[in-house]
Amino acid sequence: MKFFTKPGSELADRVPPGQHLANGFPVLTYGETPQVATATWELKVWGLAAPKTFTWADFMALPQADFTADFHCVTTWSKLDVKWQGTKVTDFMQAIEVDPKAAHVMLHCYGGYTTNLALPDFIREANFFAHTLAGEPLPAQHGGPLRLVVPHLYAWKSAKWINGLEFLEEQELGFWERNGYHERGEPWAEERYSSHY
Ligand SMILES: Nc1nc2c(c(=O)[nH]1)N[C@H]1C(S)=C(S)[C@@H](COP(=O)(O)O)O[C@H]1N2
Ligand SMILES: [Mo]
Repeated sequence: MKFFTKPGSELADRVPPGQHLANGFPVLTYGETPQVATATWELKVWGLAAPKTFTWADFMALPQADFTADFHCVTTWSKLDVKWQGTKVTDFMQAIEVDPKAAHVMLHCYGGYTTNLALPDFIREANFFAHTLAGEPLPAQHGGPLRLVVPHLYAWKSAKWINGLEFLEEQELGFWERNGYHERGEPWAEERYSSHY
């Protein structure tokens, strides 16, 4: 059984160096899968922003859109044209007030996972929060009820079970970034590992 396919030349411009196409959609989770009911789900905003808590109903009242995005895991698999539904980060940002001094954000997840982004990597037209995958409610193993998707960076930045956004003036490092992964993780530049090691 072949799990990975070498991309044909017609897809070469879609698949970053060192990546192979995955058949299916692998699950990549460090630790246990949190089981979070939408009835108790919350997304909190704090740090250099007006503190705010979104319930599931609050979040679902934000603008909704369809997305097709490529997904690149640093462990060398990629999946093209994943179909999602959810809310654009740029639309979400209209619903909160961020201090102009904020330059970074730490994403916090149920289960304790964290990952960091510079604001220009977070606030982008192509980035979104997803609650639906291929027309079905996002399965828990893929980050349901809600995850972030950041298509232009390695997928460890695409925080599953997201429940907090902490706006920061200075960069702080998230879980994998403290454990050897690159602070930014741009797949076309193969920013896999931190240069501090
Ligand atoms: N909360 C949380 N988010 C996470 C992870 C994790 O372990 N915990 N793994 C990351 C990694 S390394 C990848 S490749 C993608 C995998 O998403 P998937 O399991 O839906 O394929 O989620 C990212 N987001
Ligand atoms: Mo990953």
